[in-house]
Amino acid sequence: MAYENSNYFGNNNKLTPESIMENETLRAAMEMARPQISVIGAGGAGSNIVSWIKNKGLIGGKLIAVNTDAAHLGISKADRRILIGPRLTQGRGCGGYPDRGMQATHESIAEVTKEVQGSNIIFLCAGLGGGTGTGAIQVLSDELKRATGALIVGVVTLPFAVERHRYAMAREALLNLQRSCDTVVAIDNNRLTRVAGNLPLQQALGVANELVGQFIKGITETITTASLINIDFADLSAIMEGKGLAAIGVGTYNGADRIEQATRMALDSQLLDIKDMSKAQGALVHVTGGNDVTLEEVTRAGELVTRSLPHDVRIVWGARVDPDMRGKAHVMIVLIGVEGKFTAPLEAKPEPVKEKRGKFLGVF
Ligand SMILES: Nc1nc2c(ncn2[C@@H]2O[C@H](COP(=O)(O)OP(=O)(O)OP(=O)(O)O)[C@@H](O)[C@H]2O)c(=O)[nH]1
Ligand SMILES: [Mg+2]
Repeated sequence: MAYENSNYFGNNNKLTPESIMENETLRAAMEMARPQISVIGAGGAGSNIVSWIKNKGLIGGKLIAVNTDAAHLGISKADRRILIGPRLTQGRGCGGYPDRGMQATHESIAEVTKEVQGSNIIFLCAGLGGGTGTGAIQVLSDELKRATGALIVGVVTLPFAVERHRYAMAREALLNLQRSCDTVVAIDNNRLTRVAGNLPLQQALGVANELVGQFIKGITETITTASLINIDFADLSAIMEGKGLAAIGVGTYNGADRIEQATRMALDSQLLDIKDMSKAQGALVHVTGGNDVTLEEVTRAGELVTRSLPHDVRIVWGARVDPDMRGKAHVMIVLIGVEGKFTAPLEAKPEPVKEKRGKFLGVF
């Protein structure tokens, strides 16, 4: 019999019934402890973000696209694509009206809920300012919280200044999301120049997709896979649960002092106009570096962030190695529980403008 000479305690790497049992139990426990993560992209921008993540590959998360626009859904690379509100819109989009996006989501809520059953974290992403994404994300944050109890993290972009007529709808949606999401990370498209320089609109949208995509991929994989410094689900929940608005800053640097430089850039390039950085309730810091990155470098960056924020701010850390990043470092800093200037009251509320479908499509 294969096990007859085995040591009772199952050490020395010999397979014993006990060690097999222990491994199985541990594997089952690890499986059970691993949080289930779903990412839903709503509307044109949301679907494009999910496609960006799919192209890069995502370990340990499910990618779902929801849209009222059947043609755009057809080109999405999501694992699961759901046409929402087919009776209401016949697959033709919402024409810039968030009310229609809300109704469409209510029509198909059972189907979406079924897809995310058992999730512990749900990321919801959309470009605010259109009809589908803006409407859908507000309904989804409420309904999916109720149905799953998951941590709901919204990740949204705010319209460019040239899209002025979209501002009022985006502002109203952001106010609602601050209440219905545990945390909503907002990226103001007008601040993208801080990380990407002056780009034509179409390319700037691609940069926004990449930023949101990197954020979701980075956090998900630092939770689901063994990393240099893991972020665990309990830490993420503690820092994000019921916190409202969050701003994000990113920095990439190639060369000596890369992590320190990238950290400084991330602190200086917040992509949302916030009232007071020192009022943040928490910070999430995520570092990606090549195989050559050391724990000591990461720790130094940690000290830099700690020094820059008030000392009672809770900081959660994660670091991952990406072999393609040799010599480089990418740092993301999320300031959680901040007050944004975008949601300040408007003087007059402009009417939504009906737009041609597909105007902003095709960043790929
Ligand atoms: N990040 C990103 N933002 C985009 C993209 N396309 C549009 N946007 C932004 O997102 C806002 C909403 O646009 P869409 O996502 O196309 O709108 P929608 O949700 O599909 O709404 P309807 O088409 O009106 O039903 C726009 O005002 C832009 O600011 C994109 O590919 N990526
Ligand atoms: Mg659309």
